[in-house]
Amino acid sequence: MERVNRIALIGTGFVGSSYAFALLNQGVGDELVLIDVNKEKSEGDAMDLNHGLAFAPSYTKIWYGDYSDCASADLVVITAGANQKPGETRLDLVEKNSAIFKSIVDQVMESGFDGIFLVATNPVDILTYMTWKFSGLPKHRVIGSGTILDTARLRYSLGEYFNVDSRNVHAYIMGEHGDSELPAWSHANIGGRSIYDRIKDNPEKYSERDLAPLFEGVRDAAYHIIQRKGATYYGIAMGLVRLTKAILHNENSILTVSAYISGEYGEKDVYIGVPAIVNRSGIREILQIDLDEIEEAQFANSASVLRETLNPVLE
Ligand code: 6V0
Repeated sequence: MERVNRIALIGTGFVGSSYAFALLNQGVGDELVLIDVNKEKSEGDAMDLNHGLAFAPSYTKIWYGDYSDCASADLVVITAGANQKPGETRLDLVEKNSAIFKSIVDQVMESGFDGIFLVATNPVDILTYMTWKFSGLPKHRVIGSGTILDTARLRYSLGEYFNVDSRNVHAYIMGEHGDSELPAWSHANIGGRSIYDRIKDNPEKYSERDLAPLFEGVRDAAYHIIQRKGATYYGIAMGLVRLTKAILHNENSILTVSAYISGEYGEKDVYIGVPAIVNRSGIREILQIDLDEIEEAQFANSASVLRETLNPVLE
């Protein structure tokens, strides 16, 4: 019998319901169970999504359920919890959301769940660490969405700047998914040509001076979107589907995720955004790229920001 892929989604707010919609549109997953404290919302979402099945590329069984449905899930995706209000940083959410996570992860584990956790709730690096601690699962089976969205935003912005399809732009944002993140410019390239060389190819049009404001736009994108429409959800939802595919289809794809670091990049005991090879086992391997001195210092700073936030929560 063919393997049935079950995804359990906890939290069907803006991010969760957009993820469910994107999953259905891309035909990823055979079963999708929606769980939320607000049962009416997840029930309504299940009804609404099922009414799109006639137009979907493939069949997905969708229902609203409870934690017992996580027992045979391959993947539990958590998008539950408070989001940023205008002016709030991601790290401001830590107390509220770690209490919510204790209750969620305990209930998932009580069901007998033995799959992979994918966390998107902010502050995502901290809450992924908490999920790993609360669940007791091996570290490679607890993954945070990390800087997957920031990396996509950077590729989009560089694509616009150089007028090239963002899928041919290769560049990573690493570190905290938040204010201390960094662009790994030393590795950024357009179809294999480093962006520094691409700038030199056409100095009348391009300048290295444009890179700093371009990165600031990426780093601060969530603030700008939240100011305009209250929340951000489509980009992260599509990023989560990309990760879901990499996991369930055993793709061995390289994506920037929040992974547990034990020695890589000179850091340890922290979940932080790094490029990693992702497959059916979760995080197969953290890819170690050679950062330049500035990037190394920025990464170390980002890791210490995360550790300082994490320590009081762990006490
Ligand atoms: P939302 O629209 O308020 O949805 C949150 C949902 O969680 C609601 O439906 C709640 O009912 C539900 N919920 C709350 N407590 C519980 C609980 N104990 N058990 C089950 N469900 C619960 O928020 P939104 O969807 O906008 O954001 C969700 C999270 O995603 C926030 O922490 C955001 O900051 C975060 N984002 C993460 C991004 C990333 O790149 N990782 C990007 C955007 C948002």
